[in-house]
Amino acid sequence: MTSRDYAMTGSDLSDLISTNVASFPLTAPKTPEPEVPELGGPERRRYRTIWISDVHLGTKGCNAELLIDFLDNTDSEVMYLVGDIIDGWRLKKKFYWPAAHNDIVWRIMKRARRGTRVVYIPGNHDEMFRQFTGLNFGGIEIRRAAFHDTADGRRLMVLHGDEFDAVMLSHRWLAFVGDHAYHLMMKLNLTVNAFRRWLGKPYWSLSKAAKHKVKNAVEFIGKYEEVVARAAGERGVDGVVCGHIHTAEFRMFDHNGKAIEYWNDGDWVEGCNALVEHHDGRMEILHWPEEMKRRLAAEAPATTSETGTAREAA
Ligand SMILES: [Mn+2]
Repeated sequence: MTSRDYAMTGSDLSDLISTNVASFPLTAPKTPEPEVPELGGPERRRYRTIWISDVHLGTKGCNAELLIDFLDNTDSEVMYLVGDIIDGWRLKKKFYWPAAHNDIVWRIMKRARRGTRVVYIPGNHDEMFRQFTGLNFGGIEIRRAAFHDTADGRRLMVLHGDEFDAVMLSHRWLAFVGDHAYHLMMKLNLTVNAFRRWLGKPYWSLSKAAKHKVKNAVEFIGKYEEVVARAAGERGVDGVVCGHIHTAEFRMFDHNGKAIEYWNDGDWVEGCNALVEHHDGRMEILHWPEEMKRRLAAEAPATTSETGTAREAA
């Protein structure tokens, strides 16, 4: 009967929700305002488009402080969340959800309310949201992939990038080793940076430095970029934007005589990168620790001169 079918569907659904969705306070944060007050106003850097991915909310590795700074200092007409925004895998194993992670969700929802078109393309760590493809939550569109047309008329395919893991089968041992070594590295990265902070030194990415020294990882990344660019070429688009491998990069590939752009927007665990499109269609990878350092340095002389003036006046 229909009622029985309904009951079965209902229980399946509640199972699904209790295991996947209800385990983190996404839709109903306890406080209507973020713990860290939102900064920024007319001085926000405005872009046509922003892409971020691999935030890994729900893990200690997520650089929430830097991401909050990024969100408070930028704005765009469109924002793509290119997957692994929330780390559902880790959350299932161990619940970790500090106030700063709520603050990030709050800021993204606020952005959507302010009029930014927010497109969320779940990745492999937040694949539980893929079942909501086509739906809209508080102005956030959930998509499996997207096509983005730049201001100067290039068409880019936007996807997380784990779709190519199967193709990368011969390199899978590296991805597996990577997952364990990666979490170890993430922990080490925290320790190293806590120490660096104590010494008054700026944020430094340990695994970013290590990754570029490991030959196999470099080969893996190179191969991955090639595979993704080829898929874009076969689709007939001008380029691709993805995340997944936590390595921000721009490369040009040739596909049957046609140039294909490969863009990776990096991550917010190590590199803290975002990909942006300016209003003329020009694209740029931002390394936020450097951008932040530059901004703070630009603010510093003003403070010094004010102090100087105050001292002179006194
Ligand atoms: Mn991923």
